[in-house]
Amino acid sequence: MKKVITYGTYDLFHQGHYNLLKRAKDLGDYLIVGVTTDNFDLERGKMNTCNNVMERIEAVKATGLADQIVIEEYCGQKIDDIQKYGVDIFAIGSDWEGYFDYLNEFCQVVYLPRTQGISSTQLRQERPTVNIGIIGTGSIAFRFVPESKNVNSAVISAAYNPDMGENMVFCEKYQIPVVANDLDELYANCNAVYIASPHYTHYDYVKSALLAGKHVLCETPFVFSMAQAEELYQIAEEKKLVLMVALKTAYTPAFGHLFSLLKSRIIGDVVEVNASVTTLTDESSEKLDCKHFGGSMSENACFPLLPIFKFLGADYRNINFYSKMKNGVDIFTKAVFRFDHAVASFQVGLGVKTEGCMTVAGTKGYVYVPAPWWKTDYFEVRYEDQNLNKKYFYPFVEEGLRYEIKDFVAAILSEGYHHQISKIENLKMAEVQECYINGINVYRL
Ligand code: C2G
Repeated sequence: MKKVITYGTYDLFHQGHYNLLKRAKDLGDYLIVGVTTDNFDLERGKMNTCNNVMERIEAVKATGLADQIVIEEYCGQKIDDIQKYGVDIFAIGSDWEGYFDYLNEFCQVVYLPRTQGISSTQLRQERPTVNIGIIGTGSIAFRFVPESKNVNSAVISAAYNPDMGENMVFCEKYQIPVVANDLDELYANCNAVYIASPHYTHYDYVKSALLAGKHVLCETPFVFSMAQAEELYQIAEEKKLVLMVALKTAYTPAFGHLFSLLKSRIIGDVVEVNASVTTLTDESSEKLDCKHFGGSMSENACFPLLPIFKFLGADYRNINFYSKMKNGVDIFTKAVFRFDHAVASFQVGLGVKTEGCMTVAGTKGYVYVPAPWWKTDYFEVRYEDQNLNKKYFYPFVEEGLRYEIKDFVAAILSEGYHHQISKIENLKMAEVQECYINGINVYRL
């Protein structure tokens, strides 16, 4: 029996895929088809698959051409599979001509003619897109636009900044078609808004955009009061709009996998979470200006609050803050939370430096995420018996904003999309900021 193997993503399954599988099948008696996992596609830079791995496996199965289907989940698996299954022929489309010649050492390599005029990328581009208008053209916006180019269905259609000169420079640099003179003009040229203005303007812009019927992705920190957060969510719910907070950590592959592993009790009961985010900042920076709501808490607390609330729930009993102040703002704050059956703490600092790692302590072991944990592609699960330790890598490509943009667009285009940061988590983050601003349990060092 002559065994043939081929691999693919098979996203938005189309005639080109079918033809390839048919041609591969005709090369032998038994066809094995390897379907890539979502994570493997992420690792090799395929960001935008529309179908998940199960849907793509079903599409291949429905052709009736595959005698066996395997999932492809790591680089180098092709060699393992060829040897494991005793494959005679590796077949793939001619767009890969030469790329897999190294497999000739293990079996015959055949490049089959690619079907012209159709591709998953082309089909993805024919799908609906989301026109995003940007409010605020500061540094994060300069990172957001290039990242959005990696998300098929996201188009940056307009930008607004009260400083028209800055806005023109920004739109010129990124060839953004509409340089909005005011918010009405911005809203007329988009159906979703990314708010990247200074955090003390977020509430007003989010409310304005929602009332204008626009989906909203708001930079962190979202808002500084529970009441404001509740009001904004209520407007979004009434108008059936997506309201998301752009806390990029929540959307990254490593953080998502870490959350799933902890929920599967890989370290038993989680008893303590500790995370630090310190970035020494020039004293003249607006981030340390009390007139602009500056300070370590307002700038960085949203990051450690995410894992604390994600891993322990948002229903903490109490919180105490210990702050070192300078020029009216906290240059360092340590916060300690009491939960029913756990504790948590974080350290944030713009004027004090410490190790930027995260640890999650459990009854069976612990997780260590090295600095900068908030944009990590790597973490370790460690046990008493170090032979059981495990290391996990998940890609974090470039600025990592593409993951949140992809989620934002998916939430807009698909019904009932699961939000990575829940409403209660966002409400509680606003509550913590409000407690701090109101000096509740705040002790100055
Ligand atoms: N294909 C084709 N004609 C098209 C489109 C795709 O013959 N118009 C072939 C590709 O050459 C490939 C298979 O269909 O052999 C699956 O294509 P994709 O789903 O795009 O998978 P790809 O990214 O090519 O991954 O490990 C995975 C392999 O590297 C293939």
